[in-house]
Amino acid sequence: LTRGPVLDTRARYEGDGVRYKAKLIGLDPLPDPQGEKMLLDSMMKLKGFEVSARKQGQHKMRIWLKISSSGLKILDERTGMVLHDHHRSRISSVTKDKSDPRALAYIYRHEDAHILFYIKAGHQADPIILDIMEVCRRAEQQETSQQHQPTA
Ligand code: I3P
Repeated sequence: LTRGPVLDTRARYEGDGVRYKAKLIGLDPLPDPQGEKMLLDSMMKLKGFEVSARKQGQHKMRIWLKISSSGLKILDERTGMVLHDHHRSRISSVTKDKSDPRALAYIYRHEDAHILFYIKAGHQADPIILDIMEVCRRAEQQETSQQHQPTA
C-alpha cells in the first residue's frame, strides 16, 4: 500500500509547507472581531473597492499564500518578497465567502487590532481553508498540551 502525498499530513506543513497562487482582494482593520455581520460588511466593502479599482484598470495584487506549521505567509508573486508573516496562534478565524467559491477571509490579531485579510484563490478556496484550519487546530492542541504539562 502506498500513501499519496495528500495523505501524508505530518510532512505537509513542514518547512515551507504548501503554497497557493492567489490574489489579495484587500485588508481591513476591524473595530470588533466578533460578529458575523461585521465580517460580511468588511468583505462587501473590500469587494466594492475591487470593482471600482477594476473600472479604473487596476488589478488585484498577485500573491503566493504559503501555509506551514508556523502559520501563513503572503508573498508578492512577482518579486517573491514576504509581505505578511502571520503566526498561526494569531489567526482567530477563517471564513468562506458564500458568494464566491474562490474567495476566503481570515482575521489576524496584532496587539489590540484585528485585521481582515480577504483573498481570492486561483482555484477553489476550500482546500486553502482546510489547510489554514488544520495548522491552527494543531497550534491549539499544542497550547493545550503545554498548559497541562506539570511544572517542575
Ligand atoms: C478580469 C476577470 C478575472 C479577474 C481579473 C479581471 O477581467 O474578471 O476573472 O480575476 O481581476 O481583471 P477581464 O475579464 O476584463 O480581463 P479574478 O477572477 O481572479 O478576480 P484582476 O485584474 O484583479 O486580477
